[in-house]
Amino acid sequence: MGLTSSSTGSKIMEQDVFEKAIGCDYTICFAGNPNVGKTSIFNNLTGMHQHTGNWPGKTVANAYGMCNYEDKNFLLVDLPGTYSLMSNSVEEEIARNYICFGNSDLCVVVADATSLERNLNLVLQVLEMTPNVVLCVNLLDEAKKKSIKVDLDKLSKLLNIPVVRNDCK
Ligand SMILES: Nc1nc2c(ncn2[C@@H]2O[C@H](COP(=O)(O)OP(=O)(O)O)[C@@H](O)[C@H]2O)c(=O)[nH]1
Ligand SMILES: [Mg+2]
Repeated sequence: MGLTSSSTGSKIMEQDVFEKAIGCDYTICFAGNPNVGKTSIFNNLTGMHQHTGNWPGKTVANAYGMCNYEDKNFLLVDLPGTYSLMSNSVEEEIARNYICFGNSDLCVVVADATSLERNLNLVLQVLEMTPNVVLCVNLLDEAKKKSIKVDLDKLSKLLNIPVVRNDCK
């Protein structure tokens, strides 16, 4: 069977998103490997208190939150961590289904500046599903400690997408 929204059961998820999205101008999801700071960024933007931390499986379902910016309402979706769209676990399947069938307006892929090579694998896979991708490079303080420098402009040119840095932990 092919990979469709029906075969993955994601219609239920889309309905859930739709209900929560009423009144929202845009939907933005946050994807990325585990422990790259997705939930921390989501909490900062929504004022919510989803669990963050350093253990596997802490975000096992999508979390939804709202954020208002310049008179626009945004529905933000914090996805479970995933290394690739070839899902190997329930968490990865949930993230994969949302990225592929969730119909968000933008997918922000959060990446660990200390392990960009590994993190960029997911960025390239997500770019095959949608052009509406922003790469957010996080953990730059940790990269600095390891004398790793990241050229955000060069990354943006190479990937042909906006690349931003996150400095608020
Ligand atoms: N040093 C540092 N730690 C961070 C940063 N962002 C998040 N963290 C920490 O990294 C851990 C994982 O963050 P979390 O938001 O749960 O990552 P997620 O698995 O991608 O949702 C937590 O202990 C955070 O406090 C950052 O920019 N710098
Ligand atoms: Mg998380």
